[in-house]
Amino acid sequence: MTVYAKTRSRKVCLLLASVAALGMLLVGCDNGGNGQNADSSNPTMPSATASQQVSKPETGIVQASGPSNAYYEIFVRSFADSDGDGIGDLNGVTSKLDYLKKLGVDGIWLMPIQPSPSYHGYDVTDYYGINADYGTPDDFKRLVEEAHKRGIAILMDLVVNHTSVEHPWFVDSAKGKKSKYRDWYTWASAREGGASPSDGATGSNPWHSRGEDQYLGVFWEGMPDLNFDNPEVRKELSSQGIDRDRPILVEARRGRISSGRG
Ligand SMILES: [Ca+2]
Repeated sequence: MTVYAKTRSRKVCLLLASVAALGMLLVGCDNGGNGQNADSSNPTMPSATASQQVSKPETGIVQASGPSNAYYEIFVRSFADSDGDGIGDLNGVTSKLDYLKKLGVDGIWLMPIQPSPSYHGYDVTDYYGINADYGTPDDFKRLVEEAHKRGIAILMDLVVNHTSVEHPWFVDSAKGKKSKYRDWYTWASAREGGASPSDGATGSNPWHSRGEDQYLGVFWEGMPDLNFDNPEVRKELSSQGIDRDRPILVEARRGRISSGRG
């Protein structure tokens, strides 16, 4: 029973965290959109017409600038290959910005671009890095700069619900109960009957064995869920983008919250 209760608590926390993260991204959408802004307090930006205005939810996080902004989701690996190695990359995306502008795109949504052992990248091993298949941090910075020159916003698919099983946090966590990162994930002793049979994302067992213990990975054994009941986890993930020692996400966040078209 304890395990089930904790799982439900985690789901609520993860849902709230997801809503908060989406809200943060959408703030960036607003500023990077088509230049129309519902905030009449900014004299440099045109006010939206009555039909364009979108009421703010009580949280005040989401501020849509209009009903027709178009965002183009890009799986970088398959979109455009700039160097002929057969793998799409960030420079390839940059080379297509004029094409995207002609399509009338207001923003592009990049599927995960951080280092990951999988082809899809939804199991991240370093939130502050760039997948070497896709290019370098400088390539990413150039993409953001060139997109902004064209009035195109950049969104990053930042996967914070879980990490890769190869992420250093999880590798350390799995060493035992004395690990600094032990409580960054959810562990259940097999003796406590931690395995609940069908609570996974696909109706499968979300608990996976590691030694004598089990860890929670709702999607897959390769994606151990982060424990958002732990304040340290929330602090680490919510502080991304403002850590001056980690320029990648600083640039990404600047891209989302800068004044839209530049
Ligand atoms: Ca390539």
